[in-house]
Amino acid sequence: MSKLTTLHEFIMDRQADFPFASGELSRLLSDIAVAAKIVSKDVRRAGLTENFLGNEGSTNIQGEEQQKLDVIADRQFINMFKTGGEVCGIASEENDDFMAFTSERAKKGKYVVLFDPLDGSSNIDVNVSIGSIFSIYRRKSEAGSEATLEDMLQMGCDQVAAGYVLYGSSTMLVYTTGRGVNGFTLDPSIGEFCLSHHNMKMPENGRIYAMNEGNINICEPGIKKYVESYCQQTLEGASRPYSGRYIGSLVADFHRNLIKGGIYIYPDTTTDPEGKLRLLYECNPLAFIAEQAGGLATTGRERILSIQPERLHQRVPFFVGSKTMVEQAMSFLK
Ligand code: FDP
Repeated sequence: MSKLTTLHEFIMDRQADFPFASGELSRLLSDIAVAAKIVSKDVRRAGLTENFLGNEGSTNIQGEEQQKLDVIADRQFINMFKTGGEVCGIASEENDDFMAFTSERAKKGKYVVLFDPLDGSSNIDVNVSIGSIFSIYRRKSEAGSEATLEDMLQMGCDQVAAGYVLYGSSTMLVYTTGRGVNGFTLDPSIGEFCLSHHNMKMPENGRIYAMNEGNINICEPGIKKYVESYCQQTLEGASRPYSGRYIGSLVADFHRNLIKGGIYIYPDTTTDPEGKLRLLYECNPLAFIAEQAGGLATTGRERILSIQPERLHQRVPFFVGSKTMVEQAMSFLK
């Protein structure tokens, strides 16, 4: 029987890749894993207690109804970051503004974290996979002071680390620090994330497309053409038609495509002219992972990781997945 590598051991081993590392990033990643285990425990019990299912009765900055578990997960992650000492401030999809931590210890923290505590939350009540997404940057402001908006509005290519937790048939944590992508499955019997997917690579091509096709007539004609006359075209030898698979839970759709090959599209539409997904909490972290795994992530026209963010809750169109498929989809937009 081969020895299990726990996430903690893996993080510690990888610390040696960064010669001047002081261990803060390693501690931060370990803190995220602990918060993820607590959220996973709550997600797993969601149907059993009234405290976890249904609406919180509030809306977030984007006017979306907050689910009870959205709020619980948000508090859990914030609490972990606030008390860990490595993070000077955070921005969360669930909160209107960013939060600069005020304790002397936190003000010395090197990092900021931007995160979506529970993505795909409209799926919570129906027991479909959901996820948490995080993105870590080195602060731009001086250590010892409070975090600033500038710390939060950094380009995706400056991410130090990014990852997601998928609460699916098992709970998985997938992350990158810019040296490949690795996935860890939570073994509930020992309460540890264990290395299960080493050096993940997204197949260069695939035959799955994921898109909310209800929007097909309100997005630009090139997308309709790509879906109807390319993805759905019958072409022997070219493995088409592709299979349409849309969970409507970004982390789950992304994870499937990362393993099997595929494309996920959430374009701009006439009702959402900037698209639906948020650059800082969803697109940047997944784009970093996609590129590290050999895939591509664009708005359909430009690389996601090269966008200079202007606002915390900025939205962008999102095309992410296998390199050849994303390039093909983009060629329909030219
Ligand atoms: P949700 O609204 O359920 O939180 O960005 C959030 C997200 O889900 C993604 O996880 C998902 O891919 C997308 O929105 C689903 O949007 P549609 O319902 O418009 O397809």
